[in-house]
Amino acid sequence: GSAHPTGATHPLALAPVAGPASTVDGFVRQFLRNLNYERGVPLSASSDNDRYFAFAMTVRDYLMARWLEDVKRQRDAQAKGVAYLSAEYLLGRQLDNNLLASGLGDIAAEAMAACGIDIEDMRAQEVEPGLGNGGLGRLAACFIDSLATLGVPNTGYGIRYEYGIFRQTFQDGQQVEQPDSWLKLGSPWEFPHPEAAQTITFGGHTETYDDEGVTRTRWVPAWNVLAVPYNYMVPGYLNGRVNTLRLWSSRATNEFDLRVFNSGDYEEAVRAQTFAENISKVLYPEDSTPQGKELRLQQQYFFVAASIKDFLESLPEGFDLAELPERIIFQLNDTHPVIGVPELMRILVDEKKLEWDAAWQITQQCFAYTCHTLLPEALEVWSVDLLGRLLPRHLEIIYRINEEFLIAVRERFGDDELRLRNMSIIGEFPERSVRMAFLATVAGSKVNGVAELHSQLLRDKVLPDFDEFYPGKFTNVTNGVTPRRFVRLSNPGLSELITDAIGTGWLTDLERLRELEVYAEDPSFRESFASVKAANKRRLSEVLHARDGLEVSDGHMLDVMVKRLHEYKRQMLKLLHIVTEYESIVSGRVAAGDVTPRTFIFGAKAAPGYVNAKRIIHLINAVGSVVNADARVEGRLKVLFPPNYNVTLAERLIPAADLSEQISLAGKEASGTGNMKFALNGALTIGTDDGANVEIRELVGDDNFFLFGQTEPEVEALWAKGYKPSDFYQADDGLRRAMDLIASGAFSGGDRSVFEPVVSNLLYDDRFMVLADYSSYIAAQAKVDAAYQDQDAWTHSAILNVARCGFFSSDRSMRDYIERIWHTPPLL
Ligand code: Z57
Repeated sequence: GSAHPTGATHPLALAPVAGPASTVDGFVRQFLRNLNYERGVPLSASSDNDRYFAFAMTVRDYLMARWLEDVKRQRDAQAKGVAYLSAEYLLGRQLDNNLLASGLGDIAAEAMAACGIDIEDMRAQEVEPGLGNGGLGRLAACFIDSLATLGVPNTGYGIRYEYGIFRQTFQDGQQVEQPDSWLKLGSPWEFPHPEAAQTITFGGHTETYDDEGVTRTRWVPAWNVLAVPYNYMVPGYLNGRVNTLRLWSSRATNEFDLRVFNSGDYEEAVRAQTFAENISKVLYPEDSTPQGKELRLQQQYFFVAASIKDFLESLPEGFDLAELPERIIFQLNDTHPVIGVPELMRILVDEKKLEWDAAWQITQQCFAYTCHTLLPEALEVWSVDLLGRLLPRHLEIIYRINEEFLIAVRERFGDDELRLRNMSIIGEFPERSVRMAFLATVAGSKVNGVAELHSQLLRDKVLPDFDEFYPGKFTNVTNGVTPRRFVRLSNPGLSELITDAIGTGWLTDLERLRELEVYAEDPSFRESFASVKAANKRRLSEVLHARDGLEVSDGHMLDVMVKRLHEYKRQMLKLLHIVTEYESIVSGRVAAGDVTPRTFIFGAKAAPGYVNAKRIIHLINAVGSVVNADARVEGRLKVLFPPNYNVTLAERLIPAADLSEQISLAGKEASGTGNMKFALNGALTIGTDDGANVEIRELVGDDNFFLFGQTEPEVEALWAKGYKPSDFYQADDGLRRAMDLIASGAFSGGDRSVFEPVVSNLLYDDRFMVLADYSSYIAAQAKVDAAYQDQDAWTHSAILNVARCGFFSSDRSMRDYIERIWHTPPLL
């Protein structure tokens, strides 16, 4: 043993102090200590929030010893780790997750009971950190959970937005956004480290200078901000491992303060402060439709530059940068962090004075890129003008990367000008701009899509020239979800049933769910499974009642569509089905008594500027008000749209669902991850041949999945032939009646103008072929109704869905990334 870095000799100082809370007495003592000495209140005068804080801190204290140990272990081992770069982490509530990971659940429950405290009341206090929009952000949260559980060294890097995804409310059925001040009452889970702040610079110009006979370039920036790290623990499941999520918050630099203060301009000083703090102020609420706003690029560079610096500073003195790829892989979660590529080049070439080629070798090995979309409008581009103004040196570096890339392309394919124009990182139309996906593809050691179909289409349709140019660069890693949060925590009833049947171990080895297949044949297991589902519905009903005054009727099939509101996801198709059912009753063609009772639940936020999406939200609410209030329906159809769908609500909704709606136009949904959560909780899917639905159906079998709609090649063929939505409208009576009913003003108090744009959009544009897939969808829904009549057979299918979806654990996704891309084995 070498001396302790501080020179400490006391035995207690030589290793992290063990956590104090692994007995009931210990938990109570630590809880009261936190309540009294951290919150400054006696139990008798404490608020729910005080108790939540003290409780969370007690769980946190237990994990802390492991965290300190793991950070040290990772530093000492100098093993290769993953730096996950993501602008979003949609974490959901932390308390239950951390309680589960620490294994303190029973002790904590006993301790709180002895203090006369209801844990539920404390749970309800936690505001979930909604630092993401949807699938991409939630995926990042699942991935860091799995990496900690696998024991892989990982730091998640991102932004500590002061305001996460907006809180959605409805006024007269229309979406109204409220700020999400999730930090209003503070958070027990974060550890600010202002002393470890990084200075991040922007703007200015570049200049060349003579460096002992070598001409070099340097960036002379014009302004700067501080990036202050906030650390969050990411505990593995019952394995004593704790990784770190490091989110950056912006502050004004002292330098800025001083300069302005000395000039005596107080107002200017305050303005500078506000300006700097704006960078991490708010999450951009657009999902899959980048806005091209300057502040957004500032956010991206801010967190990526801080993260790269942070990592480089953690390396030992005298580290040979040629060995960087043996120590780190920067995984780019979509194009949002791609500005990290020229940033690392700038550091290596301008600051560390490496040769360009050597720097480029290193950089290429240190980055890998995940693409999450196929929508052309979702592919990020930054105008050269804007990028050059904010990051002049980075623009020069991007130009040079592109120049050398195009030379190589020319060598390989000859003077094929069209191909060169198509592959250039710099686009020329409609304005000169940087294509971030191309930059990521050129720079990354690997490029992956997020489901088999998506990865194939990425190679064939989006980046075919790149696939040809870089054999072996493209790969697939199918998404996954963490079974800890989305099975164990959200569905305790099912979890207990599974453990009773196949024992423990499945939560970290989800393929073991296969062992449930034989239980599908066991009538008493089916009965237990069905009663868990029924109990989950009652639990959901309680939550919806308390939250929104909504009711889930007994005996109804629960048909759920929850995801961001986007035209390609086709909430309109679901709505046309509901209106069709409704119209068939009120027109008298179908007796209400013959309709399978169904409750349709929607959850969806629309980007605040997405007009079509917001109109669809309005229409869902309008249809709900009419259908739910119409006595002729005899309560057999119900439409519920609880506002502010988020992770917390998802955890209640998904385990209660019978039917999962995954109905995007084939070729548009990259993967989907909600689809996996539903199947793992025993909902059957009605879905198109899109994204990960394809893989779900392959695994669960055609008998246990309701497939409908065109395939991706059929969609292509129909576009090629010329798609006329009005032909489909004319050809299908049910469709015409449903559309006509909406157009008649039946859902808008007789005012035909309110939803006229929705109807016209479908009739004359219909970019996502809602009308083309309508008849097939309705036929599939008829099969759903028929299948639901035989409850026992339905349950049999539901069990097989659970048993066959172990593949969709994010632990498996992480193993795939490790094997195909990262080469970062667990640290044992
Ligand atoms: C986002 O949530 C996704 C893709 C994007 O390009 C952006 Br921006 C945000 C989603 C996809 O739409 C889903 O299909 C996918 O499952 C998810 O990312 C995770 O890969």
